[in-house]
Amino acid sequence: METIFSETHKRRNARSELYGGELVEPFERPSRAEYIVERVRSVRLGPVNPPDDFGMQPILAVHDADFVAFLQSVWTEWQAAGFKGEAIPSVWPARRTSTHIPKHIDGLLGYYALASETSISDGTWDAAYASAQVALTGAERLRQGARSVFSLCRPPGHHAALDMYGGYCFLNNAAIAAQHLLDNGAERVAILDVDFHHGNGTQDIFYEREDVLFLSLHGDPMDAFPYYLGHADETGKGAGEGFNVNYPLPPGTDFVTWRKSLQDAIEKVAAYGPEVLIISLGVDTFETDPISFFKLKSADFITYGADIAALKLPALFVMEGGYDIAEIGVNAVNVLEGFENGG
Ligand code: OKP
Ligand code: ZN
Repeated sequence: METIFSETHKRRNARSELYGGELVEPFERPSRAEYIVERVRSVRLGPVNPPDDFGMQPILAVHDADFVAFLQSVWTEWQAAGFKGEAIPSVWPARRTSTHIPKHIDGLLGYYALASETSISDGTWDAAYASAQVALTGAERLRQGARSVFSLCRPPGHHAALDMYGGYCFLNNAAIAAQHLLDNGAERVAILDVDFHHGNGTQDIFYEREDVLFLSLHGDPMDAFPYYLGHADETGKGAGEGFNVNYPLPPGTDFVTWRKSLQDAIEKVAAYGPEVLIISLGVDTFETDPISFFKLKSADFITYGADIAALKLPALFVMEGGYDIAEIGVNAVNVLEGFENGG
């Protein structure tokens, strides 16, 4: 399996994450991607290649143009406002507020943020842009006939919505890849999100559409980030009714239980009959992940990679989360090897 990877991910290197009232080193840090690409190389998964550049158009096909312009200019504007630290929102349009969009960068930041843990600093946009190109290049490889591709995206994307960033995400890489495939001949794409966290951004982007089936297995939002989306009763709207499927799972969920939901999701994907399957691949379901509460073991990642292969669909794996960094390479590549040897 080919891996697409950009060194530009290193430009996303924030100093701080607001966590439990403290500023700590971000869980989502550059070494994550380095460990993964190292593992890809050591098991000889396949060639590792840089992305092509598809420009802004496929990004703007998914995200709000003013939001994207904000992402491009926020760091410069934040500094110009005289702030000394990284850009962290501290105020939000919560309930019963006006729809006017503020001018001051402090207000704009809260307007476009869905959470405050994701500090913005120099290079964030460059890395987010490169990460989207990594996903797009993977999608393009499938169009050229590849059976599977690994888009080693960093920063991740599945929390990024039409016009919101947060949860370590800025641009929704999986959604951008899906839209690119739809805009180039595909009629139906399924996105299976196996990251521990609900893919609220992907759900948001495709909620009223029938050309993308979105399925997500995740920690119950009653107990886990992103808290305000990801319940089982969110099934889509309008033309999209029935094309959004959530599997919220409780603290302590082990592989046997998790796999039952996966099997159900796989059956729904098969019934939908997409041309392509995109997997939002987060390995924060691992038993020792520092911010998550599922109990998957390293060998389970091989097993479920093979389960996904049984669908016999062209597959684009898009990297999302995973924060037990010592094991992130093994766990992510286990899914890919399970897929290649399975089915
Ligand atoms: C990104 B991905 C609140 C913690 C907020 C944000 C988690 C983002 C996960 N105490 N944590 O889905 O792996
Ligand atoms: Zn996650």
